[in-house]
Amino acid sequence: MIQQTLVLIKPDGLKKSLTGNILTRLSETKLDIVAAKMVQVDRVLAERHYVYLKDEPFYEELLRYIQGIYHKKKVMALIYHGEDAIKKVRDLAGATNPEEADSVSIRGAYGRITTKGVYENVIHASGNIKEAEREIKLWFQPDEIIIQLYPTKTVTLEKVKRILWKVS
Ligand code: IDP
Ligand code: MG
Repeated sequence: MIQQTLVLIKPDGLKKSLTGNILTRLSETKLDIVAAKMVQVDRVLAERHYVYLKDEPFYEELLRYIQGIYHKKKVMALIYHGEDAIKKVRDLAGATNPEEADSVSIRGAYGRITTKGVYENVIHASGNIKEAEREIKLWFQPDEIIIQLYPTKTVTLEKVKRILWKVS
């Protein structure tokens, strides 16, 4: 089944200069990257991304982690597209707990558990089709993706401020 999945290289992955390694590992999947960007995550985006974990004891620390408060304040967001994309990326990512993840998986090789108890596992990968759709729509607008993944609508906005390049 052709699917799409959201991948985040989390702030610890960027801080540890793992971007190249992680993208190389993910290229083993032969999936297509159909969107990519750098994002500074604010608290609102962090809360929306991890909304299903809001009752967990580690939630506040998790919000700090994904915002990059302890590392670099940035995340690389990508969408991978192709046959069985969700499982292929999850398999390469490895288990949530980096101590339990297979040592050849991305999380097993590069993750750690902090003294505050957060699993810093360098990468996020959507867990299922519904999650992927919710997360992709949260992190990307349709015009940031080079193919059409979900139905869109066209609206005409007035008085919308945008920053454009100055023409010299
Ligand atoms: P997943 O990232 O493997 O899908 P989720 O349960 O969706 O796992 O959790 C999201 C993120 O929250 C994890 O990637 C990890 O960074 C953190 N996390 C999950 N469970 C725990 C826990 O029990 N202790 C500390 N951090 C956790
Ligand atoms: Mg998850």
